[in-house]
Amino acid sequence: MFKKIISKFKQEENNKPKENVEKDESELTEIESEEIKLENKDEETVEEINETLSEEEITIDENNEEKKGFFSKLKQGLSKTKQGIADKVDDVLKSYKKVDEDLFEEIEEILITSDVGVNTSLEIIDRLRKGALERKITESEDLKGLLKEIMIEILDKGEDHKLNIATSPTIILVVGVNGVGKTTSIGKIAHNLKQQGKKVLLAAGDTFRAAAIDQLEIWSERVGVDVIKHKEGSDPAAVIFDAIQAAKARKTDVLICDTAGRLHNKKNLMNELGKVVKVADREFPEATREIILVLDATTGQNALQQAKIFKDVTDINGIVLTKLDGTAKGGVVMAISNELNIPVKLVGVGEGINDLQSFNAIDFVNALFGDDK
Ligand SMILES: Nc1nc2c(ncn2[C@@H]2O[C@H](COP(=O)(O)OP(=O)(O)OP(=O)(O)O)[C@@H](O)[C@H]2O)c(=O)[nH]1
Ligand SMILES: [Mg+2]
Repeated sequence: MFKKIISKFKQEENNKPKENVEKDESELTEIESEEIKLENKDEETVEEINETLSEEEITIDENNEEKKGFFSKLKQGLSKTKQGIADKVDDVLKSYKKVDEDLFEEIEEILITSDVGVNTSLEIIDRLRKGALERKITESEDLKGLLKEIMIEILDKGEDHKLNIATSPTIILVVGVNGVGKTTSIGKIAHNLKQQGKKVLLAAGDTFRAAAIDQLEIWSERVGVDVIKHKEGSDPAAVIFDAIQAAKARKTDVLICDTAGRLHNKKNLMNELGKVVKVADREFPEATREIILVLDATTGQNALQQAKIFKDVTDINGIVLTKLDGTAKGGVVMAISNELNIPVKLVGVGEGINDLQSFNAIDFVNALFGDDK
């Protein structure tokens, strides 16, 4: 019975690639039409955004988020994913006592059904089986340490998990489909860099609607950095061009560029991003270029499919995985790390200004299993 489930998942996953591009394109089209529907509303919502942000600021002060510490915030954010993976693994380890094939299959099922993805789950179990043999592990509870080690290896293959901002200037292009958290993440990154003493400038490259420009402007005011913007509907490449000239004149350390997410098919995406990247390369060759893809963890395996499309279109240097808080689908981070070979650099664990953390595989796995740092 269980073998059947696995082969069904496997079949689905193997059938995916061709369908996916089409499926994702149609999903992007859906997203776009939704966006058009929302367009009129957007004008009214600027004030609402303003209100929400100032309310949020008050909450941050009152709660004194920073006191909680990054690790406990991560732990808290991952609590639903923990219920779906670590708690279930703990339960089966307790119920089995001795290591046998059925136990491996049960763990495999837990991983597959919690967004770790079929390929990555099978790889984890394969390594778990071999590792248990090598280390002569016979008691089921002793498997947990090995499982954690394997997960850490999957999440950290020795790539650089830090934003590449050591040398100035740096230009960061932030890409991703709409609603994933690009603008919010830009605000959080800008805040963090400013705290590190960096001179930051923002570029409102999402010119699709006025509210997008306003939202970035609100973040810029909040953080205390400037933003270069054009009118709604103008050419994003022209905004980036102007922002680069401003960054040069102002001796900016890091220029962070927002981009539109309403790119309804692969060709469109390629044209739009291609133009922006070309301007960055031509006008700012002295700058280190980072292209950061923002993915929404709550979309689970769909985030992985989005990443595959973006990876085909442009060179992605790193991933920001947002909204890990409150989702049970955090296991997708393992599929992303394993299947894409792009390092996860930052994770979003809330809407507040301090709720974006550097990704650390050991902390992540410990938080996932509810263990201490
Ligand atoms: N809970 C939670 N919410 C987040 C996180 N990151 C972003 N959000 C929320 O997600 C929503 C969308 O975020 P935006 O930053 O506007 O997303 P975007 O990608 O810029 O969207 P478009 O401009 O429409 O393309 C906002 O309500 C954010 O507050 C996170 O890490 N956790
Ligand atoms: Mg945005």
